Amino acid sequence: MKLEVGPAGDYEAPSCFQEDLFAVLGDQRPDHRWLIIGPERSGSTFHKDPNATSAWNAVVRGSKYWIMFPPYIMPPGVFVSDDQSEVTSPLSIGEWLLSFHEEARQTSGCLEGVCEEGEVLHVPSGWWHLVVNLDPAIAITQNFVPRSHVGSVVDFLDRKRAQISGFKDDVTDPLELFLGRLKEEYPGLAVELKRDDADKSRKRKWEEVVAPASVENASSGAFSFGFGDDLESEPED
Ligand SMILES: O=C(O)CCC(=O)C(=O)O
Ligand SMILES: [Fe+2]
Repeated sequence: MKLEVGPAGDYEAPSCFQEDLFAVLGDQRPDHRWLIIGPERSGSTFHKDPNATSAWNAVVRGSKYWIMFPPYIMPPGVFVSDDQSEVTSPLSIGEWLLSFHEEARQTSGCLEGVCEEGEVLHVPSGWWHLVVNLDPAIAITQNFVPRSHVGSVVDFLDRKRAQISGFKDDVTDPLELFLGRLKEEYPGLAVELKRDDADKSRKRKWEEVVAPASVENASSGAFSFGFGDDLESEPED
């Protein structure tokens, strides 16, 4: 896919990434777009993007190597604290590649590839990624919230408050703000989210009372419920 750059050098998000429910926050939305410029061999160590957002990344100059893992497959050589608030990748990008690249490529779920000038990559909500500039590179990246992942974002704002990032200081309760705005602009969706939430808490109570073993199933992702992206969202605490 190509990034459309206009005559004045401005750009539009590729059409398939234009649905962005954080747009309801207007100028209260968290930071969401960056120009990334780096020399050959620079890049980003393994991370997930903030607030369970998805991202697109368009290479304007140069090329980038990407290696990615789905939300519940830990890349080898990367460790997180129990609440996922601290990501420890004890090695530089180069050392990680020398020590773990081959193992990572054999790990199920691993995806890798190179984006050349003019190409755009999608990083779905919750996916781990490491990126290396193969040449001096310039890229534009933007975080967004498609409808298919709004459940994960609401869940993150609700249950990972200490890890929320990018909002201005005057936004004291991002969850309440987001749900309030969704209710105004997407009333049907807000009702769906609410119903989904009620389902989850009913299920939690049911598990606590009658089926301790199934809690383990839920944590391992053996079955799922809810909003459509649950397989990729956080297990119940
Ligand atoms: O180095 C890059 O282009 C990747 C950047 C990235 O993953 C991010 O900004 O979250
Ligand atoms: Fe990222």
